[in-house]
Amino acid sequence: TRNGGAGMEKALSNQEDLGGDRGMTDDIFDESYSEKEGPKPDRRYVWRNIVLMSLLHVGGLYGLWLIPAAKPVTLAWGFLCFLLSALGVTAGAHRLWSHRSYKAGLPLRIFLAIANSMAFQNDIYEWARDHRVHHKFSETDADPHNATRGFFFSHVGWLLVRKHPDVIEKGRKLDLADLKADKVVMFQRRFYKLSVVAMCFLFPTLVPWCFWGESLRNSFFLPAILRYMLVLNATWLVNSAAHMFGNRPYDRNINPRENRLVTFGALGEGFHNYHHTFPFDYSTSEFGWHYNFTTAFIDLMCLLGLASDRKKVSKETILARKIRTGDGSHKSG
Ligand code: ST9
Ligand code: ZN
Ligand code: ZN
Repeated sequence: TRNGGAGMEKALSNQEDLGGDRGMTDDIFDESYSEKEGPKPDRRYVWRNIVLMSLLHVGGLYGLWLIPAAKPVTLAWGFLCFLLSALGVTAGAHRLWSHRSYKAGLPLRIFLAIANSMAFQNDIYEWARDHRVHHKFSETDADPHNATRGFFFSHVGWLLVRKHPDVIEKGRKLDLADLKADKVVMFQRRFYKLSVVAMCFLFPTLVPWCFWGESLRNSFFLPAILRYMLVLNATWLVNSAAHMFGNRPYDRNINPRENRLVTFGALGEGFHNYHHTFPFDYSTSEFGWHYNFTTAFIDLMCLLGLASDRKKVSKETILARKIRTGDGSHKSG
């Protein structure tokens, strides 16, 4: 097996540490799955997505070119939109809804769902379902963005072709009861398209146009299109670059790595060797606020009484794990 027998032990220690008390464990790596023998199914292109993604990136590059012509306050607004939509993914779809690494009350969940629609990365339910199969069957046919298929596939290619049948087959067996029971998640799913039009495109465009007389062209191509393109690519780098480049201080037997550049762009989500080793840790890293805006945000929410029950792995458990399965790089850093 991939972990050389450490898998069972890993599963047990995860349960003991914290994995069990979230009411779900379907983000823990499943040793028992093995890919089907024989030739892989054909790649089936989805031309609609290829065309739309290309257009988005052409629009985003045009937005880059418009930067010098924009008012500084429009650029600041674009940055704020970046932060908001990124939090909808990191603090929302990822750490709260996919991994249940902390609890959030209704007002915060509503805020995160709105921010998540601004990020337009599929609705929370679909995102969390795909993300749980990514962890559970990481780097196999059942992983939606299987990084062993190369940088491009794990970055964006997986959104441009039909899924491998095993992704759907294994995904259908996941326990998603917690998501189905969350009214905010189900409401966002029901009104997803409308919420995306409003939050990802209209709202970012209308604010600079109405409030400080920015041109409609700059208002649309900077805070909406360029910002959307940047958040997408920052997110996708976690699947591509952070599965290929960096150290593996916690588990040298898995591909996900610690990638500082990715961490920086993705608000703290690039400590990916740590994250796949301890997926239930609310900080997605050994450290607190270090390069981790999302952790600071969740801590602030707890301080304000809007969130609670942050799951954190103990220093002793982390150290033991580093010694047992790490690549030794922690000693030098
Ligand atoms: C986007 C998502 O960009 C990005 C996610 C990134 C994840 C990153 C994770 C990294 C860690 C976190 C770090 C965060 C950092 C953030 C930093 C921020 C600065 N299980 O899907 P279909 C079913 S989206 C169970 O059509 P096809 C499905 O329900 C961008 N079932 O598959 C359906 O069933 P039914 C915008 C599943 O035909 C049927 O299968 N969006 C599963 O193969 C068919 O589903 C896009 O670009 C599952 N896992 O098409 C388009 N999956 O019929 C998005 C599917 O019964 N997607 N099913 O309803 C698509 O167009 C299509 O999904 C497709 C595949 C073409 C990709
Ligand atoms: Zn990953
Ligand atoms: Zn994750």
